[in-house]
Amino acid sequence: MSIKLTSGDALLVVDVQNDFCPGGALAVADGDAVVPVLNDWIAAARESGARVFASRDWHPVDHLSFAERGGLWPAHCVQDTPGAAFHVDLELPEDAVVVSKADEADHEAYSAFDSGELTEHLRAAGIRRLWVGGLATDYCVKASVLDATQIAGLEVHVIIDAIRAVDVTPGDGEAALDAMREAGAILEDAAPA
Ligand code: VGL
Ligand code: ZN
Repeated sequence: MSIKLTSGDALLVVDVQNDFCPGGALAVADGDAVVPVLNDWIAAARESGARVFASRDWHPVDHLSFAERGGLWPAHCVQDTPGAAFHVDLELPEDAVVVSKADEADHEAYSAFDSGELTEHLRAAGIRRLWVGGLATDYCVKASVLDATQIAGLEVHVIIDAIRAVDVTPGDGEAALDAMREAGAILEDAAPA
């Protein structure tokens, strides 16, 4: 089966940044495998008039999530560094809206909806269905999908070929899939038409 997108659809590409890909500071196994899959969805979105949004983890150098400050993670996605750039093969359209998150030193945010900006954009554009892929399944994808399911009237689909997990503890990725499904998201294995 294949999916036909319309102007009531939007694609959310979550944190497809160098630091989450192999060789990056917080590499997700096989993280770059999401890129060609998302490029197909981006192409389908462009052809159908669907909107494309891309979130990015955008930390100041002294972010509280970093190990130096007692946080969980090695320093990653520091603003304006190569590690924070989108993967070079990701074909974001010129008019894609980029949403930065966790850009203040003392605030952590895994969800692309944290600032409220993305919700406003989706409302303004009359979006009814949201298609989500990116990195990482068990952190920013999960948090973003859970927030999206709270938006009235929005149907949320997770593109399962287009996500990869950090799996700090084995099974975290699978548990995230369960949590997203339980929240009402649809785990989608079809490709765009
Ligand atoms: C993320 C860990 C730390 C993510 C961001 O984008 O999933 N994970 N910061
Ligand atoms: Zn982060």
